[in-house]
Order: sequence, then structure tokens, then C-alpha cells
Amino acid sequence: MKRCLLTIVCLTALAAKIPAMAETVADDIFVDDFSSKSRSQKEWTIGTCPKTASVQYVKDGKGGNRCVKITSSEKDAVRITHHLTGLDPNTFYRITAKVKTQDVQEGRGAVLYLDVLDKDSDQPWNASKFLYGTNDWQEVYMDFVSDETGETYVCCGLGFPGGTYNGGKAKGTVWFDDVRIAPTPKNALYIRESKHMILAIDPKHVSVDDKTVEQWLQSLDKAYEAYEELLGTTPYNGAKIRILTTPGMEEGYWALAGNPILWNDNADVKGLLEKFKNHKDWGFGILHEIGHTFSAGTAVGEGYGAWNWNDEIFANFRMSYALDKWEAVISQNTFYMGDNIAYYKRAYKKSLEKGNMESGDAQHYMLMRIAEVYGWDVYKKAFQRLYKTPDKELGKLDTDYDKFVCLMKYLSQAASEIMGRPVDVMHTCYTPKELEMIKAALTK
Ligand SMILES: [Ca+2]
Ligand SMILES: [Zn+2]
Repeated sequence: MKRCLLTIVCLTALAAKIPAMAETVADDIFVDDFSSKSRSQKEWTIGTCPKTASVQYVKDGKGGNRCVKITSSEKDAVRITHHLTGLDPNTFYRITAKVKTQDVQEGRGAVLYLDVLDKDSDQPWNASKFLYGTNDWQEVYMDFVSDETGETYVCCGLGFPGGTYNGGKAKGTVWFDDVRIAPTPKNALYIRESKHMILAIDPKHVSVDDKTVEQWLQSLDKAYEAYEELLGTTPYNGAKIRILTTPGMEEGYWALAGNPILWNDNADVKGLLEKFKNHKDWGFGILHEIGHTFSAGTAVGEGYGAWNWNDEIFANFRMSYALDKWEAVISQNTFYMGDNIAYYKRAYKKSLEKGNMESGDAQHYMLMRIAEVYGWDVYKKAFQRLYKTPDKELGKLDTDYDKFVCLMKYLSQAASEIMGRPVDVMHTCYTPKELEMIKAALTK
């Protein structure tokens, strides 16, 4: 990866090719104020637009100037898309636009995003702040990272084509004007880079000194290398993992995995950095998201990882290995210093009392017991074998319990090899009652 600041400097030269417009700033690589309808029709593609929706270039802008109006009476994802080419690879860009809304409801509301959901992108959920209801003109933005192709598709949309919990799609009316794309301004993101990470966050979150941030990133590097050691592979062909704060995320979400890992701009980013400074807490949330990027489906690819019945458990489980290895401090309400198993044991005890093992944390605790008895090498062996085994060779895995049994089989094989005698971890590390409860929880 080239240094980001360097590439931003290079791009200012490139921007000189753009014809001067009234408000064009030197860095802009694309600007449209929709003043020329024929140009807009050429530069933008109108996406799927059912009868219940419309996309029009209308003179509804400030002072009667032209803008684009998207309206839909049904929940949908209606958008205009601009195909952007010639970007410097692996560089942060910012798209800004003026937006006005009327009665926008549901999904991701009125939103800017990249049309990359079906293009095998690592950042499909990236978006600007979601606007709902009726609002006068305001500016919104999103930062994104260009990939190796130097191309992407930027969208001004009503609704979002993919669904997180709220289904993405929206209805109402939105107007977009003054769309601008430029390398993200130098001062707009606080960027720090380490061996495996590139942190890019809104400077408002940074109250600690640079050295503290760098030390935190070194901790993430150590976790990253532990994940690699456990699984024998790295995601995104070993490319650095970016962590980017974003204003476009569902309420209640803390972050979304991918590259970049999208970190909710409304999350307590500042608090996490301060907890590292004051308590050397490595930061559960980010370790969890990095953990997700190491899932077999992401790190190896499609067609792998069918044995994994719940990556919320395994993202944390990968973390447990890293924390154990480095005796790191982590907090989940209380601080755990090199004994993060205690956190999961509490969930286990509660589950045992209730007679219900649905809790992922309780299942996590029991998986950790196997490592306590036979050592983490059992997991290294089993995971690395599983990460090399395509789903079609795993046999039929209809229920989550089948997946659990599949993992147990690989763990038993690994434990047998390491111990030099036959070991069945399901019977040496679980009680019959626990297995009964796990079976009930995972066959629902
Ligand atoms: Ca305009
Ligand atoms: Zn998660």
C-alpha cells in the first residue's frame, strides 16, 4: 500500500484535467450540479425504476436550479449511479452531496452508497448518514476506499438494495444536488497505519496522543497475527485491514465487518481509545470485527466454512485465542486480564441454571474448555484442516447441531493425533446433560 497522503498529493495533479466549474475545488475528480440535463443523463444511469417510483431532473434546487428528484410510494431501492474510473487504488475518497427529503421512511432512507453488493466487494455496507422524514437541504458525505481496479459505482439513492435488519429499502421523496467526489481531505480523517491495520477515523474521536493510538494498533497487529496462527490464513490476500468511521449505519449497530471495517461514527470510539490508554484494554468490538474477517467464508472464500453455525461465536472465539496467547486485557463491563474465559463462564453458568444452551457465549465457554484440556494446538490443527476442506467434502450438515458435531469430529481427530491415543472431545469435555441441551438449542 502506498502512503495515503502521498496518493492524495498525486491526485491533485490529476484533477487539473477536470474543466473548471463555478465552485470546483482543485481536488475534485467528479462534480455534477445537474445544471446540464443532457450531461446528467450521460453521466448517470437510472437504476431499476418500477411504476410506483420515478427519477426526474427537475428545477427544484435552491433558486430554481436543477437537481435530481427520486420518489417512490413503495419501499424500494431507486437510484442514479455514476461509474467512476481512474481512481488511485487503495485510496480514501469522499463523496458529498446536498440532499433534501420529504416523508422519507424506512430502510436506509435517503442515502449515498456504492453499488457494489453484487460485485464481490469488501465494503458493501458503506453509506452516508441515513436521512428520514422531511428535511431542508443539507450536506451528507461518505468516505470509501478505492480498490485495485480504480473503478466504482457511486449512487444517490432512495433506499438501499441490500438489507441489514431494517431491510434497506425506503419510500418517500428525495432530491440530490451538487454531487462532489474528491480524495478525502487530509484533515477530515485521522489516519494511522501499522503492520496490518490502517485506522481512519473522524478526528473528533481522538483525545489520546498519537503514541497511544499507535500502541493500540500494535495490539491489533498482535491479535491479527494470532488469528493467522490459529487459522493458517489471512483475509483479503493479506492486505491491511482498514478501520473507517462512517456516518451511515443502522442505529444500534456498533460496527460492520469487511474491509474497511465500518465503525459507527456514533459509537463510543473515543471511549475505546481512552480505555486502551488507561487500562490497556485492547477493545472487544474491533477485535470482534477483525475476527469476522477471518471467517472461512471471508478468509478462504465462498464454498468454505459450512461447519460454522454462528460466526458471532467464532469471531469471539478467535479473539479468545489471541487474548490467551498475549494475556491481554479486555473489558466487557468489567475488565478481564488474561482470564477472559471468566466472562464466558458466567454466561455458561446462567445457561446451565436455565437449562438452555442457546447462548453463544455459553457455547463459547464449552469450546474453550477443550483448549484448556488439550491445548490450543488442537484448534489450530482442526481449524487449519477445516479451512482447507471445501463444504462439499464435509457431508450433509442440515442443522446447526450437525455442524457442531462436524467440528467435534475434526477436534477429536486433532486431539487424537496430538495425544497419540484416541480422543473423543464430545465425551471428554462435555457432560451428557450439556450435549442434550446443546442439541436442543442447535436443532431448532
Ligand atoms: Ca443544481
Ligand atoms: Zn459480529
